Amino acid sequence: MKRQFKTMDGNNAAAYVSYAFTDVSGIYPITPSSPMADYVDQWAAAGQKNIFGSTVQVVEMESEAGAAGAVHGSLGAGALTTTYTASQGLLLMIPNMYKIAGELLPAVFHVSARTVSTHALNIFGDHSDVYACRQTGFAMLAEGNVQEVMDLAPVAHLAAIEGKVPFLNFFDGFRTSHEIQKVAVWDYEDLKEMTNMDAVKEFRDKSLNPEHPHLRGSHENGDIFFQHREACNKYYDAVPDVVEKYMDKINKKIGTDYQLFNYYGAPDADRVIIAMGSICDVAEEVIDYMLAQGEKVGLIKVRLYRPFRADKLIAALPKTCKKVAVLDRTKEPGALGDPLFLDVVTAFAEAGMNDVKVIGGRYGLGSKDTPPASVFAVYDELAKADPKKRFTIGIVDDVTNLSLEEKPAPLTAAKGTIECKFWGLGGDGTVGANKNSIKIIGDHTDKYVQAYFQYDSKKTGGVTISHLRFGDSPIKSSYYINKADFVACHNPSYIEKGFKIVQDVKPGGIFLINCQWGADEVGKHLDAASKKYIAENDIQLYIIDAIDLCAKIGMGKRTNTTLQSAFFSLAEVLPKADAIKYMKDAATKSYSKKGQDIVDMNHKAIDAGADALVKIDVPAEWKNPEADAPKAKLDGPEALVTQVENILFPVGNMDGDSLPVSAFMPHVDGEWELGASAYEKRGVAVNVPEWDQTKCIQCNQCAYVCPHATIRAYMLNDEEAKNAPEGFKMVDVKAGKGKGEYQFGLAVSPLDCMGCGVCVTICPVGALEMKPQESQHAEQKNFDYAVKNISVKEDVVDNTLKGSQFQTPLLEFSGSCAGCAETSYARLITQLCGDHTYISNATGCSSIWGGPGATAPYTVNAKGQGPAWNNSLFEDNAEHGMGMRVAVKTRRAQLKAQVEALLEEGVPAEVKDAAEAWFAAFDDPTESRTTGDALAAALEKAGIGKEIVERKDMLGEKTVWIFGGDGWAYDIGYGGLDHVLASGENVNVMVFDTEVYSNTGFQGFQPRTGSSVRSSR
Ligand SMILES: Cc1ncc(C[n+]2csc(CCOP(=O)(O)OP(=O)(O)O)c2C)c(N)n1
Ligand code: SF4
Ligand code: SF4
Repeated sequence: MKRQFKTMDGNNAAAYVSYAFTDVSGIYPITPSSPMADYVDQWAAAGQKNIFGSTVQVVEMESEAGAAGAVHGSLGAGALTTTYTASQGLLLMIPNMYKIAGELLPAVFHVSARTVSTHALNIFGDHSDVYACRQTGFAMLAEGNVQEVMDLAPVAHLAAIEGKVPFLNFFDGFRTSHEIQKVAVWDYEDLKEMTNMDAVKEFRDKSLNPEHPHLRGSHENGDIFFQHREACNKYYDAVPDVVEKYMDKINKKIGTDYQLFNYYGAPDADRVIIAMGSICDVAEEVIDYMLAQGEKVGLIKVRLYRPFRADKLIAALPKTCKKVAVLDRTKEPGALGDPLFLDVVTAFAEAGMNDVKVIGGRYGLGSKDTPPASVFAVYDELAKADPKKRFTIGIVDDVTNLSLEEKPAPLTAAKGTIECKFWGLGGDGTVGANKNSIKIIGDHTDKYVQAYFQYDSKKTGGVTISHLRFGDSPIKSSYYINKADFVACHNPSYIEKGFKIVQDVKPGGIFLINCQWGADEVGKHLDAASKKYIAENDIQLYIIDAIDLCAKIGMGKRTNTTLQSAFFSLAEVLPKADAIKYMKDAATKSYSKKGQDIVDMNHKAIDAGADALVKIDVPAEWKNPEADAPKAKLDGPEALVTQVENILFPVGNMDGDSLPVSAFMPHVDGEWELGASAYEKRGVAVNVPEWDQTKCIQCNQCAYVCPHATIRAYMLNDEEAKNAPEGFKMVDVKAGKGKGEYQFGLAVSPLDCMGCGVCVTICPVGALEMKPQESQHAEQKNFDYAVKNISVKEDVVDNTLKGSQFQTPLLEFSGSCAGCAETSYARLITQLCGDHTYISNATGCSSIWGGPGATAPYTVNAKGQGPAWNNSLFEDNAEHGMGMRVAVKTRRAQLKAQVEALLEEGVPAEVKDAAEAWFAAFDDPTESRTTGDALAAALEKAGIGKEIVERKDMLGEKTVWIFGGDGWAYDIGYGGLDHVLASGENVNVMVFDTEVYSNTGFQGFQPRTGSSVRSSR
C-alpha cells in the first residue's frame, strides 16, 4: 500500500510500529525512551487498534525491574508483549532478559540507547546500555535514522514471532529518538500481511494455561543445566535468516535494500568504516563528498548485531579493502577493544583475512556530536602507513593522546539544504515554535525536513539551541549545524555574555537578534570578535524587539510566536502570506480551547513578527573593532576558581565541546568543588524584588521561601553597618533577638534571582515589589558585600522560621525552575544542619538541580564546611544513604576505640579531660565537633595519638540526609527505603513529594501515593 508522509521523531516511529504488534505493554519511564510509552498509552486510551483488532493494554510498573517482570509474565501467558526503556532502566531488566530469552518468548524491547551513568549521570545517547545486554540472549537490531526506525522496527517484531528469540530493537537516544524528520509511514494492513499468523497462533497455543498446564522456570543442577542451555543454539543459528527473510519482504514492499550488513561507498574501496546507528548517515555524507574527489572509501552499516553473522559481514566488504576502522559508541575500560571492534577482528581472523588491518575507535559518548570532520579524520587516519590502533574522535585527548586530529571540514550536506539555528532560553517557547515551523514546512511543501534540539543542563531558564534543516534532497546530516544560512538569538543576554553565536552564520547569511536596543546601540553590545566576523563575512544583520511587542500585545514573556513569524519572513522558505496563514492555523488549533482572545493575541503576534524587523547597516569600522575590556579576576579558593574558569565558564557559554581531556584531570573521579553556582550570575530574571525597609516587619518569610537563596536576611554589627556600600538598605531591629544591638538588612541578588515572585507573594505587608532587573543593578554590590563581609550572628540564629534565615544557606542559585519548592526545603535543611551533613540524593529533579557537573549549588560556610553530596542511582538511594551512615558510624567507633586504647595506656590529664568531654558529647553533632577539636588539640600538644589527630575530621558526629522524590520513595526505591527505615539506622529522609515524576519526559506517570506505602507496610 502507498505510504503516507508524516513529520515525526524516532520515538514516535518506534511506538507507531510497536503498537501494531502488541497486546500488552509493561512500562516504566526513563529518558529518552519515555515518549514511546507515552504515545502507546495515549493511543491505547483513545482505543486505537493493533493489527489483531484489539487495543493495547498498558501497565505502568514501579520500576524497570518490575516492568520486565510483568513483560515476562504476560509473554508466558500468551500476550505479545513490548516495553520501552534505556540506560539504567535497561540494565535493571537484564536478569529478566535472560529468562525471557531462555524461555524463547517473542518479546520486543525498543531502546533509545542512552549512556549508563559512571563518573556522572548523562541522559543522552551512546550504546553503553545496549552493549551491556549482548550476553542476555536477545537478538539486537540497530537503526540509524527515523525512516529506518519506521522501516525496520517491524523486523524485530516479525522475526521475534517467527524465530522465537526476543529482540532488542535500538536506535540512538536523542539523535534519532528526538530528531524530527519527514518519513514514509507504514499502513497497518501491510504489517498485518507480513505477519506469520501461524507463528502467532503457535505462540498463543503454547502459552501457560491451566486448561493444559505445564511448568516453566524450574531449577537444575550441574548434571543437566549446561546441555539444556546448549539446546537453544539452533534457534539462534536460524535468526539471521529469519531477519533476512523479513528484510526482503520489506524491501519488496517499499523498494529498499535492507540487509544484515549494508555496504555504502566505492565498490573498489581501500578504506572502510564499520559502525552502527546514526553515525552511518554522517559517514554516507562524507563518503559522497570523498567519492566525488576520487577517493575510494566505504562504510558497512551493521543492522543485525546479535546474532552476529561473520560471513555476511565479510561478504559485504569490498575485496579491495585493506584497512578497516570499527567505530564503537561505548567505552569498556580495560578491554582489549570495544565490542564491535572485537567482533570484527574475530570475524576477520577466523576467515584468515590477515591482510586487512583493523583499527578501533570510540566516538559519541553521552551524545558527543559526531560531525563530518570526525569521519574525515578516520579516513585520513586509515590512509596513513601506520594508523593508530585505538583512537577517539570528536574530542581532544591531550592526556593519553588517543584522539585523532580533526580539521575544518568542507560542507557535505546535500546541495540546496537550508540550515537554520535558533538560540533560545529553556521555557521561552523557542523549541515549541521550531517544532511547529518544521511541521509547517514538512506538511506544506515537498521539502525534506529535519529538526534537532540541543539543551544545557538547567531545568528551565537554560540555553536551548534548535537546529533546523530543510531541502529538496534527503537529509543525512545527523549532527549539529555548525554553519547556518540563518541564525537567530532569541535572548539578548547571550550577546552580552559574548557567546560565540554569529560565528555560526555562513558568509552572506542572516543573523537576527531579539533585543530592546535601538539600531544605533547594537554595536555597543556585540563583542569585538562578533563585529569583525559580521563585517568580514557580509552577514546580514537584523534586530527585532519581540520583548516590547509581545508585552504590548498582552503575550508577556512569550515572544516565540513573533520570532517564528520573523523567521518565516526572512528565510523565505514559503511565500510570506502562506507562512502567515499556516502559523495562524496552527495557533488557532493550539489555543482555541483557551478562548478566542488568546487565539487573536497569537494572530496579532504573528502579524507583528512579520513586519517589525529592522535591518542594521554594518559600519565599515567593525572590521577593526575596539578591543573588549579585560575580564575581571575572580575571587575565591584556588581550586574553585580554576574549576570555574576552566570548565564552568566555557560550559556556560555552550563551548564545553572545546575542552580537552586534561581539563578534567583534577576531577577524574567525578568530584567537583562546592560553591561554583555563585559564579554563574545568569541574570535571567526580567523582574526582581525591590525591598521597602520602611514597610518590612522583619519576619524573614521571604528568605524562608526563596528557592534560590537570592533574598537573604542579615544582622549587621556597627562595623559592618559602617563599612556597607552606599545605598545598602538597613534599619534598626524592630523586635526580638538583636534589638538594640544590630541593624537588620535584606539583600537581593538581581543576577541570581529567577524572578519567580514567591517572596513577594509571601510577604505579609507588601514590603517587596517586582521591578525590572536593570533598575536593580546597584543591589548586586550590596548583596556581594553582605555575603562576603557580614558574619553570622550566632546569638540570633535558632531553629525558628525567622532565626533559621540568619544562618548561611549552603544551597544557593541552583538551576531549578523558578519558584521550585524542592529547593526551598533543601535550602532550609542546609541552614539547620548543612555544616555537618551528608546528602544521598536519588536521581530526580533534586539530583539534577543539586548536582550539575562543575556548577554545584551546594556550598560551604565561612569555615569551609558544607554538605557532602552524592547521587548513586534512582533505585538505590536509601541503601546508598544507609551505607554513608554505616561508614560514619564504623569510622567513629574505630576512632573511639583508638582514644579508649590511648587512655588505657595512660595520658596527660588534659588529654584525659578532653577525651571524657568528647565521649560525653559523642552523639551530638555540634558538641562532638567542639569537643573533638579540643581533643585533637590536646593530643597534638601532648605529641600523642597521631592517627587520631589525622582523622579529626571524623571526631564530630555527622548527620545523614536521604533526599529524593516520591517516585523514588514510593515506587522504585520503596523496598530499599522500607528496609532502611526498619533497620533503625540514624538517617533522615526528605521526600520531595510533587505527586509526579517531575524529572522525566513522561509527565503522565504518577508515583504511588504515600497512603499506599503506609497501607502496605
Ligand atoms: C532505573 C531508572 N529508571 C528510570 C530513571 C529515570 N528517572 C529519573 S528521575 C525519574 C523520576 C523522578 O521522580 P521523583 O522521584 O518523583 O522525583 P522528582 O523528579 O519528581 O523530584 C525517573 C523516572 C532512572 N534514572 N533510573
Ligand atoms: S523572586 Fe523568587 S528567586 Fe527572586 S528573590 Fe524572590 S523568591 Fe527568590
Ligand atoms: S516577607 Fe516582607 S516583611 Fe517579612 S522580612 Fe521579607 S520583606 Fe520583610
